[in-house]
Amino acid sequence: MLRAVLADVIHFATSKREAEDRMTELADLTRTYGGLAVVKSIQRRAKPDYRTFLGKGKVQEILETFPEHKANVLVVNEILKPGQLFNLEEALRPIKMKVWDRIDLILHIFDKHATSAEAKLQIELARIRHMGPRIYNLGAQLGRQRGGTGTRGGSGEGNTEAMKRHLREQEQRVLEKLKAYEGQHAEQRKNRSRNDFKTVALVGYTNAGKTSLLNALTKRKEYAADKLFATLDTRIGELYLPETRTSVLLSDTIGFIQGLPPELVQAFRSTLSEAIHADLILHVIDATDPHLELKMQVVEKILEEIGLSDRARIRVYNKLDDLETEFSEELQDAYVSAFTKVGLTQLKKLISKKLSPDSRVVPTLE
Ligand SMILES: Nc1nc2c(ncn2[C@@H]2O[C@H](COP(=O)(O)OP(=O)(O)OP(=O)(O)O)[C@@H](O)[C@H]2O)c(=O)[nH]1
Ligand SMILES: [Mg+2]
Repeated sequence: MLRAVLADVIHFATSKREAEDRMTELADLTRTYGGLAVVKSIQRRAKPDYRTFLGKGKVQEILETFPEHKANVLVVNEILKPGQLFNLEEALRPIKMKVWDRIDLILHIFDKHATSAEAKLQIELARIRHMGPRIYNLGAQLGRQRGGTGTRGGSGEGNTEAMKRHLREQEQRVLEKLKAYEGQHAEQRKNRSRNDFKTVALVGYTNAGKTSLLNALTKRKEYAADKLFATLDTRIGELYLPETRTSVLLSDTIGFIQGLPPELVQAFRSTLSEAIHADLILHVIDATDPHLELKMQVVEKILEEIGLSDRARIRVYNKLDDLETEFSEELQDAYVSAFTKVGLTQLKKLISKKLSPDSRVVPTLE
Protein backbone atom coordinates (compact mmCIF):
# COMPACT_ATOMS: atom_id res chain seq x y z
CA MET A 1 0.00 0.00 0.00
CA LEU A 2 1.25 3.42 -0.94
CA ARG A 3 1.38 5.73 2.09
CA ALA A 4 2.23 9.13 0.74
CA VAL A 5 3.49 12.40 2.06
CA LEU A 6 2.11 14.98 -0.38
CA ALA A 7 4.17 18.13 -0.58
CA ASP A 8 3.65 21.35 -2.48
CA VAL A 9 5.70 24.52 -2.54
CA ILE A 10 3.72 27.61 -3.46
CA HIS A 11 4.46 31.27 -3.83
CA PHE A 12 3.34 33.80 -1.20
CA ALA A 13 1.04 35.39 -3.76
CA THR A 14 -0.96 32.18 -4.33
CA SER A 15 -4.35 32.30 -2.64
CA LYS A 16 -5.24 29.84 0.10
CA ARG A 17 -8.07 28.49 -2.02
CA GLU A 18 -5.83 27.82 -5.00
CA ALA A 19 -3.23 26.17 -2.77
CA GLU A 20 -5.87 23.86 -1.29
CA ASP A 21 -7.25 22.97 -4.69
CA ARG A 22 -3.82 22.06 -6.01
CA MET A 23 -3.45 19.78 -3.01
CA THR A 24 -6.90 18.26 -3.53
CA GLU A 25 -6.01 17.34 -7.10
CA LEU A 26 -2.78 15.69 -5.93
CA ALA A 27 -4.73 13.79 -3.26
CA ASP A 28 -7.25 12.69 -5.94
CA LEU A 29 -4.41 11.44 -8.10
CA THR A 30 -3.01 9.53 -5.12
CA ARG A 31 -6.42 8.00 -4.43
CA THR A 32 -6.80 7.10 -8.12
CA TYR A 33 -3.53 5.21 -7.83
CA GLY A 34 -4.90 3.37 -4.80
CA GLY A 35 -2.70 5.16 -2.30
CA LEU A 36 -3.38 6.94 0.95
CA ALA A 37 -2.27 10.50 1.67
CA VAL A 38 -0.98 10.35 5.25
CA VAL A 39 0.45 13.88 5.28
CA LYS A 40 -0.45 16.93 3.18
CA SER A 41 2.08 19.66 3.42
CA ILE A 42 1.89 23.06 1.77
CA GLN A 43 4.96 25.24 2.09
CA ARG A 44 5.03 28.92 1.19
CA ARG A 45 8.31 30.15 -0.25
CA ALA A 46 9.48 32.69 -2.81
CA LYS A 47 10.65 29.69 -4.84
CA PRO A 48 11.46 26.01 -4.28
CA ASP A 49 14.86 25.18 -2.79
CA TYR A 50 17.20 24.68 -5.74
CA ARG A 51 18.91 21.72 -4.07
CA THR A 52 16.09 19.77 -2.44
CA PHE A 53 12.92 21.49 -3.69
CA LEU A 54 11.47 21.44 -0.13
CA GLY A 55 13.22 23.52 2.49
CA LYS A 56 15.67 21.91 4.92
CA GLY A 57 13.24 22.18 7.82
CA LYS A 58 10.53 20.35 5.89
CA VAL A 59 12.89 17.53 4.96
CA GLN A 60 13.92 17.26 8.60
CA GLU A 61 10.25 17.15 9.65
CA ILE A 62 9.57 14.26 7.25
CA LEU A 63 12.48 12.35 8.78
CA GLU A 64 11.32 13.03 12.32
CA THR A 65 7.63 12.22 11.87
CA PHE A 66 8.39 9.01 9.99
CA PRO A 67 7.73 6.68 12.97
CA GLU A 68 4.29 8.22 13.35
CA HIS A 69 3.13 8.13 9.70
CA LYS A 70 5.15 5.28 8.20
CA ALA A 71 4.96 6.91 4.80
CA ASN A 72 6.84 5.14 2.02
CA VAL A 73 6.79 7.75 -0.71
CA LEU A 74 7.13 11.50 -0.94
CA VAL A 75 5.09 12.98 -3.79
CA VAL A 76 6.03 16.47 -4.86
CA ASN A 77 3.37 18.42 -6.76
CA GLU A 78 5.71 19.74 -9.45
CA ILE A 79 8.26 18.46 -11.90
CA LEU A 80 11.52 17.92 -10.02
CA LYS A 81 14.83 18.86 -11.53
CA PRO A 82 17.13 15.83 -11.71
CA GLY A 83 19.46 17.28 -9.09
CA GLN A 84 16.57 17.94 -6.70
CA LEU A 85 15.34 14.37 -7.03
CA PHE A 86 18.83 13.03 -6.39
CA ASN A 87 19.36 15.21 -3.31
CA LEU A 88 15.93 14.47 -1.86
CA GLU A 89 16.43 10.75 -2.28
CA GLU A 90 19.79 11.03 -0.58
CA ALA A 91 18.28 12.97 2.32
CA LEU A 92 15.44 10.45 2.77
CA ARG A 93 17.62 7.38 2.36
CA PRO A 94 17.74 6.72 6.15
CA ILE A 95 13.97 6.03 6.16
CA LYS A 96 14.00 4.37 2.71
CA MET A 97 11.41 6.77 1.36
CA LYS A 98 10.96 6.93 -2.39
CA VAL A 99 10.56 10.29 -4.11
CA TRP A 100 8.10 10.86 -6.95
CA ASP A 101 7.20 14.03 -8.70
CA ARG A 102 3.77 14.77 -10.17
CA ILE A 103 4.67 13.14 -13.47
CA ASP A 104 5.95 9.98 -11.76
CA LEU A 105 2.60 9.65 -9.99
CA ILE A 106 0.65 10.17 -13.23
CA LEU A 107 2.83 7.61 -15.02
CA HIS A 108 2.22 5.11 -12.23
CA ILE A 109 -1.54 5.62 -12.59
CA PHE A 110 -1.31 5.17 -16.36
CA ASP A 111 0.69 2.03 -15.82
CA LYS A 112 -1.87 0.59 -13.44
CA HIS A 113 -4.85 1.34 -15.69
CA ALA A 114 -3.41 0.53 -19.09
CA THR A 115 -4.79 -2.62 -20.63
CA SER A 116 -3.91 -2.47 -24.31
CA ALA A 117 -0.44 -3.16 -25.66
CA GLU A 118 -0.48 0.20 -27.40
CA ALA A 119 -1.28 2.15 -24.22
CA LYS A 120 1.50 0.27 -22.45
CA LEU A 121 3.99 1.26 -25.15
CA GLN A 122 2.95 4.89 -24.97
CA ILE A 123 3.45 4.88 -21.23
CA GLU A 124 6.84 3.26 -21.70
CA LEU A 125 7.79 6.06 -24.10
CA ALA A 126 6.57 8.73 -21.69
CA ARG A 127 8.54 7.09 -18.88
CA ILE A 128 11.73 6.99 -20.94
CA ARG A 129 11.30 10.66 -21.80
CA HIS A 130 10.72 11.57 -18.17
CA MET A 131 13.71 9.50 -17.01
CA GLY A 132 16.09 10.75 -19.69
CA PRO A 133 17.20 14.05 -18.17
CA ARG A 134 17.60 12.42 -14.75
CA ILE A 135 20.06 9.87 -16.06
CA TYR A 136 21.88 12.52 -18.07
CA ASN A 137 22.28 14.48 -14.88
CA LEU A 138 23.34 11.55 -12.74
CA GLY A 139 26.91 11.37 -14.01
CA ALA A 140 27.48 15.03 -13.27
CA GLN A 141 25.95 14.67 -9.80
CA LEU A 142 28.08 11.68 -8.90
CA GLY A 143 31.14 13.48 -10.22
CA ARG A 144 30.46 16.52 -8.04
CA GLN A 145 29.74 14.38 -4.98
CA ARG A 146 33.13 12.77 -5.27
CA GLY A 147 34.78 16.16 -5.25
CA GLY A 148 34.87 17.06 -8.90
CA THR A 149 37.04 15.79 -11.70
CA GLY A 150 40.30 14.01 -11.11
CA THR A 151 38.90 11.71 -8.41
CA ARG A 152 37.56 8.23 -8.86
CA GLY A 153 34.51 9.42 -10.81
CA GLY A 154 35.44 7.29 -13.78
CA SER A 155 33.31 4.22 -13.20
CA GLY A 156 30.24 6.35 -12.40
CA GLU A 157 30.65 8.21 -15.68
CA GLY A 158 31.04 4.94 -17.55
CA ASN A 159 27.88 3.57 -16.00
CA THR A 160 25.78 6.58 -16.86
CA GLU A 161 27.13 6.51 -20.41
CA ALA A 162 25.92 2.93 -20.70
CA MET A 163 22.56 3.86 -19.17
CA LYS A 164 22.11 6.76 -21.61
CA ARG A 165 22.86 4.48 -24.53
CA HIS A 166 20.47 1.87 -23.21
CA LEU A 167 17.71 4.47 -22.80
CA ARG A 168 18.22 5.79 -26.35
CA GLU A 169 18.01 2.26 -27.75
CA GLN A 170 14.87 1.54 -25.72
CA GLU A 171 13.25 4.73 -27.00
CA GLN A 172 14.00 3.76 -30.59
CA ARG A 173 12.52 0.29 -30.11
CA VAL A 174 9.33 1.64 -28.53
CA LEU A 175 8.96 4.30 -31.23
CA GLU A 176 9.23 1.66 -33.95
CA LYS A 177 6.54 -0.49 -32.36
CA LEU A 178 4.27 2.52 -31.94
CA LYS A 179 4.74 3.39 -35.60
CA ALA A 180 3.09 0.11 -36.53
CA TYR A 181 0.01 1.11 -34.52
CA GLU A 182 -0.07 4.54 -36.13
CA GLY A 183 -0.08 2.79 -39.48
CA GLN A 184 -3.08 0.71 -38.36
CA HIS A 185 -4.96 3.80 -37.18
CA ALA A 186 -4.28 5.51 -40.50
CA GLU A 187 -5.61 2.48 -42.36
CA GLN A 188 -8.79 2.41 -40.24
CA ARG A 189 -9.33 6.11 -40.83
CA LYS A 190 -8.98 5.63 -44.56
CA ASN A 191 -11.62 2.89 -44.52
CA ARG A 192 -14.00 5.07 -42.58
CA SER A 193 -13.67 8.06 -44.82
CA ARG A 194 -14.13 5.71 -47.78
CA ASN A 195 -17.39 4.72 -46.09
CA ASP A 196 -18.14 8.39 -45.73
CA PHE A 197 -18.14 8.53 -41.96
CA LYS A 198 -17.44 11.89 -40.44
CA THR A 199 -15.63 11.73 -37.13
CA VAL A 200 -16.25 13.62 -33.91
CA ALA A 201 -13.85 13.45 -30.96
CA LEU A 202 -14.57 13.98 -27.28
CA VAL A 203 -11.71 15.71 -25.49
CA GLY A 204 -11.45 17.43 -22.13
CA TYR A 205 -9.93 17.53 -18.70
CA THR A 206 -9.86 14.21 -16.89
CA ASN A 207 -13.12 13.39 -15.05
CA ALA A 208 -15.19 15.88 -17.11
CA GLY A 209 -17.54 13.10 -18.21
CA LYS A 210 -16.30 12.21 -21.70
CA THR A 211 -16.88 8.48 -21.36
CA SER A 212 -20.29 9.04 -19.75
CA LEU A 213 -21.23 11.20 -22.74
CA LEU A 214 -20.00 8.60 -25.20
CA ASN A 215 -22.22 6.07 -23.42
CA ALA A 216 -25.21 8.43 -23.35
CA LEU A 217 -24.89 9.35 -27.03
CA THR A 218 -24.11 5.91 -28.45
CA LYS A 219 -24.90 2.33 -27.62
CA ARG A 220 -21.48 1.73 -26.12
CA LYS A 221 -21.14 0.96 -22.45
CA GLU A 222 -17.65 1.88 -21.41
CA TYR A 223 -16.11 2.21 -17.99
CA ALA A 224 -16.75 5.63 -16.44
CA ALA A 225 -15.61 6.33 -12.92
CA ASP A 226 -14.94 9.05 -10.41
CA LYS A 227 -11.25 8.57 -10.89
CA LEU A 228 -8.70 10.52 -12.83
CA PHE A 229 -7.62 8.78 -16.03
CA ALA A 230 -10.32 6.11 -16.06
CA THR A 231 -9.86 5.99 -19.82
CA LEU A 232 -6.46 5.50 -21.43
CA ASP A 233 -7.37 4.17 -24.84
CA THR A 234 -9.39 5.33 -27.77
CA ARG A 235 -12.97 4.07 -27.83
CA ILE A 236 -15.30 4.65 -30.74
CA GLY A 237 -19.08 4.50 -30.97
CA GLU A 238 -21.63 5.30 -33.64
CA LEU A 239 -23.72 8.42 -33.17
CA TYR A 240 -26.90 8.87 -35.19
CA LEU A 241 -27.82 12.42 -36.16
CA PRO A 242 -31.57 12.66 -36.87
CA GLU A 243 -31.23 16.11 -38.48
CA THR A 244 -29.19 14.87 -41.38
CA ARG A 245 -30.15 11.18 -41.05
CA THR A 246 -26.52 10.20 -40.97
CA SER A 247 -24.26 8.43 -38.54
CA VAL A 248 -20.95 9.81 -37.44
CA LEU A 249 -18.24 8.14 -35.39
CA LEU A 250 -17.72 9.47 -31.90
CA SER A 251 -14.40 8.79 -30.20
CA ASP A 252 -13.41 9.04 -26.55
CA THR A 253 -9.86 9.22 -25.32
CA ILE A 254 -7.47 9.93 -22.48
CA GLY A 255 -8.25 13.02 -20.38
CA PHE A 256 -5.93 15.98 -20.06
CA ILE A 257 -4.45 17.34 -16.85
CA GLN A 258 -2.40 20.39 -15.96
CA GLY A 259 1.35 20.22 -15.72
CA LEU A 260 1.89 17.61 -18.41
CA PRO A 261 4.96 18.57 -20.41
CA PRO A 262 4.55 18.50 -24.22
CA GLU A 263 6.96 15.52 -24.63
CA LEU A 264 4.60 13.46 -22.53
CA VAL A 265 1.55 14.56 -24.46
CA GLN A 266 3.39 13.67 -27.67
CA ALA A 267 4.00 10.16 -26.32
CA PHE A 268 0.22 9.65 -26.50
CA ARG A 269 -0.03 10.84 -30.09
CA SER A 270 -1.31 7.57 -31.40
CA THR A 271 -4.08 7.36 -28.77
CA LEU A 272 -4.89 10.96 -29.55
CA SER A 273 -4.81 10.34 -33.28
CA GLU A 274 -8.62 10.02 -33.48
CA ALA A 275 -8.90 13.52 -32.05
CA ILE A 276 -6.06 14.79 -34.23
CA HIS A 277 -7.89 13.70 -37.38
CA ALA A 278 -11.47 14.40 -36.30
CA ASP A 279 -13.75 16.64 -38.34
CA LEU A 280 -15.13 18.12 -35.16
CA ILE A 281 -13.95 18.34 -31.55
CA LEU A 282 -16.32 18.29 -28.58
CA HIS A 283 -14.57 19.94 -25.67
CA VAL A 284 -16.29 18.46 -22.61
CA ILE A 285 -16.28 20.69 -19.53
CA ASP A 286 -17.45 19.81 -16.02
CA ALA A 287 -19.84 22.73 -15.42
CA THR A 288 -19.82 22.10 -11.66
CA ASP A 289 -16.05 22.47 -11.37
CA PRO A 290 -15.03 25.67 -9.58
CA HIS A 291 -11.88 25.66 -11.73
CA LEU A 292 -13.45 25.20 -15.09
CA GLU A 293 -11.74 28.31 -16.51
CA LEU A 294 -8.28 27.07 -15.59
CA LYS A 295 -9.02 23.56 -16.82
CA MET A 296 -10.41 24.89 -20.09
CA GLN A 297 -7.15 26.76 -20.61
CA VAL A 298 -5.16 23.60 -19.92
CA VAL A 299 -7.19 21.76 -22.56
CA GLU A 300 -6.86 24.62 -25.07
CA LYS A 301 -3.10 24.60 -24.60
CA ILE A 302 -2.79 20.86 -25.15
CA LEU A 303 -5.03 21.08 -28.23
CA GLU A 304 -2.66 23.69 -29.54
CA GLU A 305 0.34 21.44 -28.82
CA ILE A 306 -1.15 18.66 -30.92
CA GLY A 307 -2.01 21.08 -33.71
CA LEU A 308 -5.76 21.41 -33.18
CA SER A 309 -6.25 25.05 -32.30
CA ASP A 310 -8.11 25.79 -35.54
CA ARG A 311 -10.29 22.67 -35.72
CA ALA A 312 -14.10 23.06 -35.65
CA ARG A 313 -15.13 22.79 -32.04
CA ILE A 314 -18.15 22.79 -29.72
CA ARG A 315 -17.90 23.41 -26.00
CA VAL A 316 -20.05 20.94 -24.12
CA TYR A 317 -20.83 21.89 -20.52
CA ASN A 318 -21.70 18.62 -18.73
CA LYS A 319 -23.20 17.63 -15.34
CA LEU A 320 -25.99 20.24 -15.50
CA ASP A 321 -28.07 17.99 -13.20
CA ASP A 322 -25.57 18.70 -10.45
CA LEU A 323 -25.25 22.42 -11.03
CA GLU A 324 -26.60 24.70 -8.31
CA THR A 325 -25.66 28.12 -9.61
CA GLU A 326 -27.12 29.93 -12.60
CA PHE A 327 -25.27 29.69 -15.87
CA SER A 328 -25.37 32.23 -18.66
CA GLU A 329 -25.74 30.17 -21.80
CA GLU A 330 -24.13 30.96 -25.13
CA LEU A 331 -25.90 29.94 -28.31
CA GLN A 332 -22.89 28.22 -29.89
CA ASP A 333 -22.21 26.06 -26.81
CA ALA A 334 -24.02 22.94 -25.57
CA TYR A 335 -25.34 22.40 -22.04
CA VAL A 336 -25.99 18.79 -21.15
CA SER A 337 -26.15 16.07 -18.55
CA ALA A 338 -24.88 12.64 -19.47
CA PHE A 339 -26.95 11.35 -16.53
CA THR A 340 -30.38 12.83 -17.27
CA LYS A 341 -29.67 13.21 -21.02
CA VAL A 342 -30.92 16.76 -20.94
CA GLY A 343 -29.49 18.84 -23.78
CA LEU A 344 -28.39 15.88 -25.90
CA THR A 345 -30.94 16.57 -28.65
CA GLN A 346 -29.70 20.14 -28.88
CA LEU A 347 -26.10 18.91 -28.89
CA LYS A 348 -26.83 16.58 -31.79
CA LYS A 349 -28.38 19.50 -33.69
CA LEU A 350 -25.26 21.58 -33.09
CA ILE A 351 -23.07 18.71 -34.29
CA SER A 352 -25.15 18.33 -37.48
CA LYS A 353 -24.90 22.03 -38.12
CA LYS A 354 -21.14 22.17 -37.64
CA LEU A 355 -20.62 19.13 -39.85
CA SER A 356 -22.93 20.08 -42.68
CA PRO A 357 -20.95 21.19 -45.73
CA ASP A 358 -22.54 24.62 -46.02
CA SER A 359 -21.25 25.61 -42.61
CA ARG A 360 -17.66 25.45 -43.69
CA VAL A 361 -15.51 27.11 -46.26
CA VAL A 362 -15.66 25.11 -49.44
CA PRO A 363 -12.39 25.25 -51.34
CA THR A 364 -12.74 26.58 -54.87
CA LEU A 365 -12.15 24.06 -57.62
CA GLU A 366 -9.26 24.76 -59.95
N1 LIG B 1 -23.73 14.51 -11.84
C1 LIG B 1 -23.18 14.09 -12.98
N2 LIG B 1 -22.05 13.36 -12.93
C2 LIG B 1 -21.52 12.95 -14.10
C3 LIG B 1 -22.12 13.24 -15.36
N3 LIG B 1 -21.35 12.71 -16.32
C4 LIG B 1 -20.31 12.07 -15.69
N4 LIG B 1 -20.42 12.22 -14.35
C5 LIG B 1 -19.50 11.66 -13.33
O1 LIG B 1 -18.21 12.22 -13.48
C6 LIG B 1 -17.20 11.25 -13.22
C7 LIG B 1 -16.29 11.10 -14.41
O2 LIG B 1 -16.98 10.58 -15.51
P1 LIG B 1 -16.24 9.89 -16.74
O3 LIG B 1 -17.26 9.73 -17.82
O4 LIG B 1 -15.47 8.70 -16.32
O5 LIG B 1 -15.23 11.07 -17.11
P2 LIG B 1 -14.06 11.08 -18.19
O6 LIG B 1 -13.99 12.49 -18.72
O7 LIG B 1 -14.23 10.00 -19.18
O8 LIG B 1 -12.81 10.83 -17.24
P3 LIG B 1 -11.36 10.12 -17.55
O9 LIG B 1 -11.55 9.02 -18.52
O10 LIG B 1 -10.96 9.65 -16.19
O11 LIG B 1 -10.49 11.24 -18.06
C8 LIG B 1 -17.94 9.95 -12.89
O12 LIG B 1 -18.04 9.84 -11.49
C9 LIG B 1 -19.31 10.15 -13.52
O13 LIG B 1 -20.30 9.42 -12.86
C10 LIG B 1 -23.34 14.01 -15.36
O14 LIG B 1 -23.94 14.34 -16.38
N5 LIG B 1 -23.80 14.40 -14.14
MG1 LIG C 1 -13.07 8.40 -19.59
